Amino acid sequence: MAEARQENRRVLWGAGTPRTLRAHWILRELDLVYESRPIGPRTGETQTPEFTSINPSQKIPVLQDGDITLSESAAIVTYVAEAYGKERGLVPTALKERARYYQWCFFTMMELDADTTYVIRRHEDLKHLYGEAPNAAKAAREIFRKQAGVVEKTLAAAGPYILGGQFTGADILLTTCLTSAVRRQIEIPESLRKYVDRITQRQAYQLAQQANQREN
Ligand SMILES: N[C@@H](CCC(=O)N[C@@H](CS)C(=O)NCC(=O)O)C(=O)O
Repeated sequence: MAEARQENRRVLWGAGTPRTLRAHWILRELDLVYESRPIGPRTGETQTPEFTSINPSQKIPVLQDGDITLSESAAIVTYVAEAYGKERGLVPTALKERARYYQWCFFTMMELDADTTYVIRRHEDLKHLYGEAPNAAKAAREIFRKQAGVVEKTLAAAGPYILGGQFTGADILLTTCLTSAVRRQIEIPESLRKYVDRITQRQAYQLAQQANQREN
């Protein structure tokens, strides 16, 4: 952290997960120069004294941007979009539009990430670490499907992006949750597959995918 502050550098910690992808993606959307420290989860790299002093919760991603150090992927996406992407509309400036932006960010992070996809990941793929919990994983799949249905209706009523005509940081969060769901064999409606296919064609997404590789 001291390093980033002293030299006013931008440093992104973390790679290899959908959450770290979000941070790489927003930086690439805005063509921002940054230094990548591609540390990974469950490698011990988030437990070092250096990283713990940067993020006591020992989680990635973390962005150091001059004198600010931020964790939480949704906060990083929103901060970068507001700080450097106002003219691109990546976070709406009008209060009520911004309120809808927050609504979709929080909805996505809770309903499609923490409450569902992450429960499934923890108790299926990572059951050796977190324990087997088939009922919890089954319920999480059902909840995901139900909440994905809400997204489907919203996009059908006023797409092509979750806030309507404008691509925003909320689409970054949503897309990464939907791609994670597909990877976990959670069925998503055809229209959401098309949404993902369209958005993942963005050059910034492709560049972020490369940057998010652990071997980089
Ligand atoms: N809510 C946080 C979750 C961050 C998180 O859980 N990150 C995981 C990787 S996806 C992690 O760093 N785990 C620490 C470790 O396993 O060492 C966010 O969206 O940024």
